[in-house]
Amino acid sequence: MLETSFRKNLHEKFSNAIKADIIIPTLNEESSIRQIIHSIRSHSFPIQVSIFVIDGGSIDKTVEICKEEKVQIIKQKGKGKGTAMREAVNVSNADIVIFMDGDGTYYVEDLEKLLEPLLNEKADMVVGSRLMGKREKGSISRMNTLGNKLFNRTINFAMNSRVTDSLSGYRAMRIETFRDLVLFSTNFEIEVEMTVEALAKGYRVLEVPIRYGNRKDSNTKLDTKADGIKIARTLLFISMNVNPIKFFSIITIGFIVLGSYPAAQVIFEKITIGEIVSVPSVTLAALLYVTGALSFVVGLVSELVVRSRRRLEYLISRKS
Ligand SMILES: Nc1nc2c(ncn2[C@@H]2O[C@H](COP(=O)(O)OP(=O)(O)OP(=O)(O)O)[C@@H](O)[C@H]2O)c(=O)[nH]1
Ligand SMILES: [Mg+2]
Repeated sequence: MLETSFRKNLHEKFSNAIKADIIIPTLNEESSIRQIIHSIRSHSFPIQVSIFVIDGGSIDKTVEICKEEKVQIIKQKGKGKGTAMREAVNVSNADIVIFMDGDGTYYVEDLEKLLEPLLNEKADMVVGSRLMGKREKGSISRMNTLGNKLFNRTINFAMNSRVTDSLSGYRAMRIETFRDLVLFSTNFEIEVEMTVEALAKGYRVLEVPIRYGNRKDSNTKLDTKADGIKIARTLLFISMNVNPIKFFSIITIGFIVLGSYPAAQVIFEKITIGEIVSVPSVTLAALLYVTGALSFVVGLVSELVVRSRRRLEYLISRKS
């Protein structure tokens, strides 16, 4: 339903102009924000593009610079990058939202690559992939690359997708698409949550290669360890929620594999000696197998809950 109405709107609007907001979350980005604004302004785009900065309480000159440059800027109410992005979309009245970090690491020149598939209706969410494109040396630390790959693999396994950069902060989508996603993230988990939610809802997520540069003179707000744990936790719960049977089956297989060793030992004794000597192995094998079976049952029950929820969501969306 959403698809059809958007298509209709899009065609109606083609003759007028499609409006896009480039939403830039900032927290102390005085060294790069002016250049980003100038760069956006010096480019021409196939649609009407406005800059929308949402600030998380910068104590440097970020806000001052944005006011000097006369770009729309609001102060976020809550805390964190994810909250900022959600707050910005709540007040935006654009047709398309583009998210771009304010640290100058993404290139405005790549923006058209993100817009093209969206405008041609080849995708619903276009993500700039830094791993498919060219990165400046040192722009992504080894630890962050490793974490990114781990998250991508988990997503791809759970969703049968081919995501290469689930942590990218450079994305474009229709505002309705964003509003249709159920997002709870307050910080940097928002990126993986957006990707998984979009895939789970059947939206076409397309990655395009983009360049990625080094930060200028500012500090990263991403705490690799603390934020990495938050992202992993978010991802774990979303995967469980999206595909419970697959998730719990893996745990079941893990327990069966673990239980095979003591079980094999017991069977071997029975065949060779004729009696079972290592009673603890029997207990251990039984415990591991029972836990595996329990995990499968939990997976089944969760699958039923998720399917019922989806049915309800479908019925509600059909009625509204
Ligand atoms: N509004 C708002 N913006 C934030 C907040 N935290 C970070 N940002 C901005 O979000 C963008 C991404 O933050 P970064 O620190 O660059 O995080 P990252 O790109 O994942 O990590 P790096 O690879 O180290 O740059 C930047 O423009 C930050 O200024 C916040 O709490 N509120
Ligand atoms: Mg950054």
